Parts: sequence; structure tokens; C-alpha cells
Amino acid sequence: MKKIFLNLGLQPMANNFAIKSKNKQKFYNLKIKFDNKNYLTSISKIIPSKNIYNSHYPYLSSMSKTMQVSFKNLAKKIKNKYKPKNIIEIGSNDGSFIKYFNKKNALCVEPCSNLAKLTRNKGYKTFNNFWDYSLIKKIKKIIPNVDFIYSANTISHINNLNTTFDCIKKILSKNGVAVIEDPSLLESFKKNIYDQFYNEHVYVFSLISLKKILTKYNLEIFDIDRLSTHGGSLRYYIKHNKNNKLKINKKVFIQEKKEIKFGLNKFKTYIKFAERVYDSKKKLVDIFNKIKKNKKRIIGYGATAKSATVLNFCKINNKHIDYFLDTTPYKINKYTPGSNILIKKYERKLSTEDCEYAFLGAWNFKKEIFLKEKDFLRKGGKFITHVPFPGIIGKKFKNKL
Ligand code: DWN
Repeated sequence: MKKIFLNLGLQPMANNFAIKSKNKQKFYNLKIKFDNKNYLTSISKIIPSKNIYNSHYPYLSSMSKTMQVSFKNLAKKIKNKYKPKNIIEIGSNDGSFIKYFNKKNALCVEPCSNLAKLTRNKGYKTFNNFWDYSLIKKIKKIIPNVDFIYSANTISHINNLNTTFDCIKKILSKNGVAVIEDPSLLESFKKNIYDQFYNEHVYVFSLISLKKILTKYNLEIFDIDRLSTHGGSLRYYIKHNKNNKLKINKKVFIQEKKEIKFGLNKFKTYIKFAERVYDSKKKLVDIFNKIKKNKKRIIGYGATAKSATVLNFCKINNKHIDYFLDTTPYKINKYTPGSNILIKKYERKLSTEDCEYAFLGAWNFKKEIFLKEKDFLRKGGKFITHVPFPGIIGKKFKNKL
């Protein structure tokens, strides 16, 4: 049975950056539900994929050093450990990962045409398609036995998990490996990360939920990596369950135990999380109101998809935040969806002349950002964050995430 545990209110599409201020956005009610049969956590209103992943999808995964390093290290590990003869990436974005593989043996799948163009221009065979049965038919003609499949921050975006995993099952060679990585529900709950929920993240997975789904397709998780990216992600290594060459690492059992101990199989854990989220909202709104009462300037740092959830849920808008800074070309001079805050190009390091406070939209890159903005912090500039708790961070900050 599916039960709703969290209501994040009326929300626009998180990456729908508007060309004009006072833009007309379509809003939908963002409610989050838990299915106690398969332990799956999902959003209640699904927006058709073709309305989201189109010719102007704005997100580029190369915009943070953290992700670049993560992809580089993984590519090295895959080459050394699994030595695949060929590799497919589902959701190849701007090619930040696939660039470490030889063009002759790599294939990209990317439904956003503006992004598919980027890997094509770099010489990679790229299918501008969604991951489905008709696509795997085409791929099979080029690579009949796929050795390795990789997909980062993409499977959680796909509504039809049955098609997704059935296609993986059908195309993966007997001894092949599929690796998927997505934000971890356990880490999100532990750190009160409610902004992983937005229209693009149909699911936020736990290991226990994925395990149940994969069993249906005779697929099995044999290893995991716990990552610090995106506030805490899990990287799942998947094989055919008949493949006995790859043994199940004990990290899988440890993670499973942790999730059960935390209560990810029980609805009451979800209700408690929702209570913490409502409390977090009150505290964050208080912080903004106090700062504005003292007539101090606040800007936003990193116009993330996640921050759409926070700003619209907490009703923080251009009366609170003067503008956002972001490095992504597609977002510059546009307005944040729903909250209508202008996004300016990040051109130089932050100064205390610009503002006294910066709201961390990209809190998941806090370490990278604080290193870059150490002078702003040293001179008394402050950051506002809501993760893991709403608060203000000044120069005495020690990174704990
Ligand atoms: O799953 C998804 C994840 C991986 O990426 C997608 N649904 C969409 C997107 O979500 P997001 O927008 O919340 O992701 P990020 O990676 O947290 O976005 C970071 C944003 O901050 C980018 O717009 C780039 C920007 N940024 C910046 O301006 N200066 C980032 C860094 C590190 C910086 O120094």
C-alpha cells in the first residue's frame, strides 16, 4: 500500500528556469509517498518525461569539480577492475564520465537533444533517446553483448522501473556489470535533505527498495560504494543473479542492516522525517526574516533544481534573495522557477561588498564552494544553509558533511 508522508506544497518544474520575471509557471502539488510492499519512496505526481528532458535541459554535470573527480576515479576503477570491452552510459549528460573511455567502445544514451549534441560533437556515438525497448533493439545491432552499463543520477528520474531494468537485463552480457548511482534515502533522512524531492526525482532509492525490484528481473546487487556526492549517494554494482563469478560483498549486507535499523522499512520513520522537514521550514523562514529585518543583503549561491523545492516550500523569493550566482551557461539571466529570482553569471569570487549572506543552493558542494570563497568567509561573509539543520555558517566553520 502506498501512503503519503510529506507534502511539499505547490511546486513548479525544478529546472524550468524562466526567461522573464513574473513568468507563468505551471504548479503541481508535490507529495511524497512510501510503498510498504516494496519500500519504494516516490513523488505522487509524475510529469511526462518528454516535457522535462527536451532540447533545453539546463543541467551540466561538469559544473562541479567534485563530480568531475568522482567520475574520473570511477572510470579508473572500472578499467582496472572490470576491464570492459565496451560501455554504455544511460543519461550521459555533457560527457563528463564517458570522456575517460575510448570512443570506439563507448556509447551514450541521452534524451535531452542539447546535451546529446555535446557528446556527439566530441565524437561519441550518441542516441538521443529514452532508455526503452525500441532503443535496446538499435543498440543490440551495434553492440550485441554489452559488458558494462553506467548510469549516474538518471534511474531515479525514470518512472517506469520495470522497462528500465528489463532493458538492462536484456542487453547486459552474461558476465556484464551495470552500475547505477543515485542519492541515498538513508543519507537524505539522516541529514534532513528534503530537497532531493522534486518533479525530476520520481524516486529516492534505498538499497532495500532496489533489491526488491531487481529480484523481479533476476538481477542482483553484489557491491556498493557509499559516496559523499549530492549529500550522500549509493553506487550499486549489479549483475545477473546466475553469475556466480562475482561474489556479494559484505558491504551490501552492512548497508541493508543499517537501513533496516534506521527503520526505512517502517512508515513511522517516514512520518518522523516529515515532522523534521516541517520544523526545518519554520527555522529557515525565521533566519531569512531576521536577516531581512536587519536590512542585510542575501544572495543565492548555485541555482540548483533542489533549491526550487526549498524556496517554493518555504515561500522564499526575490523579496528575500537579491539574485543567484551560477556557473551554468543555460541558467544565466533567467529566473528561478516559482520564486522569480534573477540568476547572474558567476564571474569572480564572492566579496563582502556584494552581500552579507549567501544562501547555499548548492549545499552539496559546500566543501568545494567554501574553499573557493574562503576570502568571503574570512572577511565576515556568511552562508545560510538548511542541511542538515537550518543555520548560518561563518568563518569558524569546519566541514562535517
Ligand atoms: O539529478 C539531478 C542532479 C544530479 O543534478 C538533476 N535532476 C538535476 C541536477 O540537480 P541540481 O540542480 O540540484 O544539481 P547540483 O549538481 O547540485 O547543481 C549545482 C548547481 O550549482 C549548478 O547549477 C552549478 C552551480 N554551481 C556554481 O554555480 N558554483 C556549482 C558549484 C560547485 C559552484 O562552485
